[in-house]
Formats: sequence, structure tokens, C-alpha cells
Amino acid sequence: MQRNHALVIAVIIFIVAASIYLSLQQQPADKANDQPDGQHNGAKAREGMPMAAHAGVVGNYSTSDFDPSVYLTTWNFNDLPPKEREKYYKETPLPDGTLIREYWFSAQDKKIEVAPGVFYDAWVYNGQAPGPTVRATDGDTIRIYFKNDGSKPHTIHFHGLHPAGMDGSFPDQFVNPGENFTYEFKAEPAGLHLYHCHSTPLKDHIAHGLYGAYIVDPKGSRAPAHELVMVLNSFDTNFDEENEIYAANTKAFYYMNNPIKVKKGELVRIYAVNIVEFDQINSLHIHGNFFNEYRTGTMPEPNAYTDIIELGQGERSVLELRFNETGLFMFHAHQTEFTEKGWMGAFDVQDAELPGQIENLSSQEVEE
Ligand SMILES: [Cu+2]
Repeated sequence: MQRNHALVIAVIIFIVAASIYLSLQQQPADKANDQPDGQHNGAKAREGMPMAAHAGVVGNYSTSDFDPSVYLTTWNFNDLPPKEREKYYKETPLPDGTLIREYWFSAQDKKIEVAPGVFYDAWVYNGQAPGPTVRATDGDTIRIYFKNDGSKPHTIHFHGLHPAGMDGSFPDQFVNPGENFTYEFKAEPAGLHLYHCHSTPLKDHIAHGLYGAYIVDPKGSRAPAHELVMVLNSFDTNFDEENEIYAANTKAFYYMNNPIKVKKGELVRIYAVNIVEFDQINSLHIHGNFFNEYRTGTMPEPNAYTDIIELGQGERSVLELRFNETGLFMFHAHQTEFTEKGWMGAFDVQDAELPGQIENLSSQEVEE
């Protein structure tokens, strides 16, 4: 009995001593967190690190299969040399001045890198998510030869006007693995649209990467500008119907590591499409500036002069702005969770007079 009492007392003394020791160890860190300037130890440790590292990304990407910098200014496969481009895109003028635009699309299963070293088993159009940007002028004819090389039934459902049989949405319109379908319709109305797979379950087919931007230019076209395509997307890398990665154009924080170069004073036009699955709303906010918003791009006059737009899934807006100051300006979702999981980038506004600067091409110059 005596012995047992001594043991219990020894254990109690040890526990009390250990808790006093641990609480003394804890104190300095807690004190640091209470600093009046609100600076935490963690933030202090990160001082002096490069901007992108501070933003939360470690390491770099391979851009051999998808380069977000190239994607920004690519439509109708205009990044490819003429011989290679012919395999995917052909345009034929008609007597009425419109064009027949033919596209060769396919769907595949493909592993894509969505953050440095983070790979996702995507379903993609033409090897990339977002799929290739389709661009036409109001009244043109669009013809898409679609082959499903993937493992699930897929479709291409275009927003815009078209006959019922070209909708790619009902089960009898699903294109089974190994099968083909040709979509044909007029490009209308002028505006910024999108396409996506409409096979079921719809959320799975969209979340896996089957979507892209579809731009219909008004007849007479918009003013020449430095044009950028941004598809706001997300990836549920552990398949729990919540996103782990958010981005503009797939790769988390890509434009933080590789800021988008624009010239001071030039007209910048952003075609922003939101396709984020599992979250009801997304947004795009630009720092140090305001822009004209043309919602859905269908009307000639802007509907807002603002620095933030909100977009539900499938919504899109054309934004126009000029930067009148040089330097780095951030753009990001104003849902801070999305921002911190990759949907954040920067513009690098450079002086137009700098020698050796590459001229940015307007839409018309690229088309011709
Ligand atoms: Cu699909």
C-alpha cells in the first residue's frame, strides 16, 4: 500500500512539472502572435521570399502539354504552324462574305498537371483542359468533326443558337467511345460563350475538364486590343465533390510565377468564362484598376464600370481596361479560399517605349 501511494505521488509530480515546462516553452510563440502589427512568426519567416512562393506554390510546371501563356492568346489553333494547323482547323470563304470554319475535335482520358507535381486524371478535348478556343464571326458556319477517343460517352454542347439536333445534351446524342458525330450550326449571337460536355453525370464530365471558350465576334469586330482568354476552372483531386485546386486556365498560381505582360496604355480585353464545379459562385477582381464589363459580350455598350465581377457556372463576361501605371498588378477570385488554392495571378505592366518589346497582335491581325 505504502509503495503504491509513493508511486502515485511521483506520477502526479511528474505530470505537474511537465505541464509547467511545456507552458513555459509555449509562451514566447503566443507572445509573438500578439504583436501589435499583427505579424505572426510564420509571416516573419517568409519575409524576403519571392512573390509567388509567398502566394503558396512550390516548384514549377512542365508546360510541354499545356502552356497557359500560349493558351491566353490562342484560338482556332493559331499557335500551330500552317501544316500542323490544317489537321485541326480549316476555313473556307462563302460568296456572302461569311466563312465555313471546320474543326477536328476529339475527347481523351489524360493525366494533367494542375499544380507543380499534382496530377489529375482528366477527360479532355484535344489533349488539353480547357479545350481549344473556338472563334468565329457572327453568321459564320461552324462544323465540328468530333471523335470520342475517351473511355466514357461524351458530347460537345455549345452555348449559342442552334437546331435541337445539334445540342449534344440528350442521352440519344451521347457519342460513345470510338464513335463520331459532326456538329454544324451558325455562329450566333455575337458574344462570349462556351462549350462543354453534356453527358451524365453532368458534374463529373464538366469537373473532369471537358469545356472551352467559344467567342463569336460581332460583324465589323471589336476595337483592336491585346486579347486574353481566361477560363476560370477547378479540380477535385480527391473526388470528394469539393475542389482542391482553383485557377485561371488550369494551372494553380501559374500567372503569379509567369505574370501576363501587357503594355502601359494599350487596350486589354479579357474573355472570362467561369466553369467552376461544386461552388455556386466565382469572381474576378483586378487590382489598381477598373474595367468596363460587357456581360456575355452580347451588347455594344458596357453594363458596368467596376473592379470585380461575379460569375455563376457557365456565366461569362468580356472585360476591357487599360493600365496607366507600370508594375505588377494582381488579379484573383475574391473568394479568398479560391485565391489561396491557386486562382491568383498578376499582370506585369511594362512601359510601351521599352526597346525590343514584342508587338501584341490584335484579333484581326492574328486572323489574317
Ligand atoms: Cu463527357
